[in-house]
Amino acid sequence: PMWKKSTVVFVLGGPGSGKGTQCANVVKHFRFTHFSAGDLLRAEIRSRSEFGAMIQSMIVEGRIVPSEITVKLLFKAMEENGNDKFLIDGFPRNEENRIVFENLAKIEPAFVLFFDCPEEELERRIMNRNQGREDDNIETIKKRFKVFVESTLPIASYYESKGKLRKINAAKPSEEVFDAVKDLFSSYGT
Ligand code: UP5
Ligand code: MG
Repeated sequence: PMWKKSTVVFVLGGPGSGKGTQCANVVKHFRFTHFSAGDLLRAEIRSRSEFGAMIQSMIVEGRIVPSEITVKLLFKAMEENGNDKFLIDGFPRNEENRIVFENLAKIEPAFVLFFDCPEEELERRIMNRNQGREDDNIETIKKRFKVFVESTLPIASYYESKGKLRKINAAKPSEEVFDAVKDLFSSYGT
């Protein structure tokens, strides 16, 4: 299938670091399709799937949903889409996510964007967001951040060791962050 030959960019960073915001900017300028793993999981809850209740309880606890569920949702979205360039936002969050995706899709990312931002700023952004997300409360934010440090930072280190990590200072205003992001995509055409 086409999507298995596609270009994939993973987009990582702490909760509230601007993954969704910057992916939206990228798709305006470059022919990438953006899939947020978190958005796909939240849609799965709304669709009343058999896993909905389990996914919801894991998101409220800031825990990482089992890979088989997330990877299936991502593959389905990619397959149905038809593009061959994808931004995968908020995934892989742990070693299991990474291995299951890479082994089943036989795709390694072209590069991995990493939005670096201090915890105090992440907390401020999330508490100001006000979009009714069930995990945007101070207790869950603390848990999300802990899981990020324990499980997702090692994934960033893994890609850094492979020379694939592109670290961006995400504590700056959104426009300035995008200036840095844009440079990384310029070789992929407009
Ligand atoms: N904002 C953005 N950029 C800014 C800037 N430069 N300056 C000032 N403000 C800025 O941004 C967050 C807020 O900050 C917004 O109000 C924005 O306007 C402002 P956003 O772009 O939404 O940041 P993002 O990094 O996308 O934050 P998000 O909360 O979505 O990140 P999370 O990683 O926490 O959420 P996600 O949806 O990826 O995952 C949620 C949960 O789903 C996880 O905790 C987990 O339980 C589960 N999950 C899995 O189990 N597996 C997965 O693979 C994915 C998710
Ligand atoms: Mg997001």
